[in-house]
Amino acid sequence: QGDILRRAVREGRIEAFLQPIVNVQTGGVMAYEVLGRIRDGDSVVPAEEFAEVAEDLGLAQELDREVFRRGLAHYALIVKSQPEIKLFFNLFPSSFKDIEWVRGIPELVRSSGVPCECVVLEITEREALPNLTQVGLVIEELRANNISVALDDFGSGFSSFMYLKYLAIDYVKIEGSFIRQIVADERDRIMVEHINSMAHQFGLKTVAEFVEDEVTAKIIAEIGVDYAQGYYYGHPALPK
Ligand code: G
Ligand code: MN
Repeated sequence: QGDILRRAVREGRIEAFLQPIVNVQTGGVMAYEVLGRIRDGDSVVPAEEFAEVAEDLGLAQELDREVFRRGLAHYALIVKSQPEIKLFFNLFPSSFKDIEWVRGIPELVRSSGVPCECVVLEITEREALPNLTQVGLVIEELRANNISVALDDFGSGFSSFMYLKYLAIDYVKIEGSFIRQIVADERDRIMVEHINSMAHQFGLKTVAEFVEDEVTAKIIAEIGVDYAQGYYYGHPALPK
């Protein structure tokens, strides 16, 4: 797997797929999440499947950088038909170990001609971040540059509430495994209601991940989640 990844990076077979994030009330596309994909022959593998090897080989940052570059390059194309569009980017937790690379993101964004206001950085909650205090400072700096920050997979990690308490963020993305069976599972519904209401009381916007069908979309709307994402609205794909 390591070899596959090394070769893919060297041969430029890293792609940035886009998945729509819609406004639950209007149904309009508010943003796209940029998702890293590795092309291997005819198959396309999600970058997160390479997360562990990438981190072990020290290629995580290079992967992040390449996905970033390609995602930013898509912006010029989609903004023509969708002027208010935002792009959500994922960062591997290990990217935060190189604080200078993260601090360089506003410059990277500007130099590619994308307004910083249109960029949201997702930091995952699934794995521990290196140093909460330092991450907090970098987030402040990013937000001072008009880049927004989302807490990804909220509820999946061991420190969800710590991150929510200590980090100044803009969006909470509710972990997909709380959404996927929400139609059948009353407990998921209760958790999502409370996460949503807590986030709103904190002045944050919410995004439901993994909305896969119409009934789920209706429940999310009833609960009052702001935005939603998932196969019901669109699969990750290259822009047309
Ligand atoms: O951790 P994060 O939320 O960034 O993970 C996104 C991944 O989830 C992507 O690789 C994407 O392909 C996958 N995904 C996106 N929408 C759905 C969905 O509706 N259902 C499922 N099962 N997976 C999804
Ligand atoms: Mn994400």
